[in-house]
Amino acid sequence: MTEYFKETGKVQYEGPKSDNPLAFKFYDENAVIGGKTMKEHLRFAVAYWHTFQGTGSDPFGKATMVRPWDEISDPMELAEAKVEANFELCEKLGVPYFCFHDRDIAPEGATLRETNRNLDKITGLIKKRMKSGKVKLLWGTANLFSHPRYVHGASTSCNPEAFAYAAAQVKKALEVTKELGGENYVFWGGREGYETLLNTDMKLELENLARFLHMAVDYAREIGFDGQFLIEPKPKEPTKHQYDFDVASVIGFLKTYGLDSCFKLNIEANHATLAAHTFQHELKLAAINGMLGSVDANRGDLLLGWDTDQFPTDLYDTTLAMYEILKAGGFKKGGLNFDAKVRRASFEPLDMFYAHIAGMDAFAKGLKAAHRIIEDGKLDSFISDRYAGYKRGIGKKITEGKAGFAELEKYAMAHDQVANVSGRQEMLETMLNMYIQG
Ligand code: XLS
Ligand code: NI
Ligand code: NI
Repeated sequence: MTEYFKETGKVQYEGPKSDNPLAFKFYDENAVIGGKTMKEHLRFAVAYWHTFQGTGSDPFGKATMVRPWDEISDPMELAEAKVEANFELCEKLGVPYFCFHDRDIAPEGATLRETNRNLDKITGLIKKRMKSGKVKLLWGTANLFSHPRYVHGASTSCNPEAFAYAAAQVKKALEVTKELGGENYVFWGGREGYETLLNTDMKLELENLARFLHMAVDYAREIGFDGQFLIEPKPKEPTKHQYDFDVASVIGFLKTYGLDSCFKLNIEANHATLAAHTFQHELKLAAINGMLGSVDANRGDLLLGWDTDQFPTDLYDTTLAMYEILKAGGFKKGGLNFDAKVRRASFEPLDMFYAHIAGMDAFAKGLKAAHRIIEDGKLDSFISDRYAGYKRGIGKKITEGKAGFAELEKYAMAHDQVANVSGRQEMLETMLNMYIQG
């Protein structure tokens, strides 16, 4: 078997004092935190598309990535090489999962039949490599946005031929995901949105999107796929307005069309910031609605208005994300998928390792800090004290639905000097710093 990443062996945990950039400083997969190992808590996944399909090209320049499979020109041979490289990378990093789009793992053929044959062949190869049980499939999805047939969208296209093709593609992607034991299936909106309302029947497009998702749920039941369905919100890019704008709009959409019991959300850090929310906000909103499913763990750049998909290294973000995830009871079927790409200038294969190690260590550190916050309980009691008024007197009547405007007016007349206490934001931010420093 070819070894693709010869510069690297199995990445080891060396602890915070290590200065070896090819070792973990915080991610110790067997370390137990709150009754679970780090590996069980974090459930990391490698994103096939960025890692094995990313070329480093941008609108201003060509591919820059230097990869050990660059010499291979036959598309199927190349696809097979990438499968091997994926398992080598995951195993060397100790990453227990990977995620893919159908077209990441196998190339399109001249016809849909040929494309499906390519996919079957590579699926067989992946299945063989999965036998050892070290690396599993966190989720599968279908690429319904790259090919020109999806220029107007897939299930929200004005063209029913595109709708039908997309349905055929998702049907097959579901079968492949099931075949590989995928624990989730993701719908990210691709080109499901619009550029201008001057040419768009928004009502029909939203209804068709819902019809499409119902068909997917029905088909999954038919074939006995018991993975979790996830929707990944994103406000813009590639379209000007994506229908799955953010957590709030997706929950509203799912409820309107009777899909809320079948879906949870896959929250991506950079999509949250593009929607002018924090990552923590989106996680919290999903969690309090019982809809937190999985996470695309990346990072944006607050000075840039697009999806930069950087590896997550900001400890405030990872701490607050892990805080919300732990508070929600931790991942069940979901995990932390590195939907992230190395920068265009980080073009050497070694950078793929540095990047994943950086993200894994940042989340391990975040997990530890978040666990400390919860164990310590000070933040929780601060919040519960802050709302204590709703546990007694007039506050209790409000939350129990026992007071209306007339009674509240009477109360306010008798207590018209409203007394407040400080929100203590700066004090709490210092506490957070201390938890992160450990
Ligand atoms: C794009 C999305 C995409 C999904 C999978 O912005 O993040 O990569 O995660 O289709
Ligand atoms: Ni994503
Ligand atoms: Ni994204």
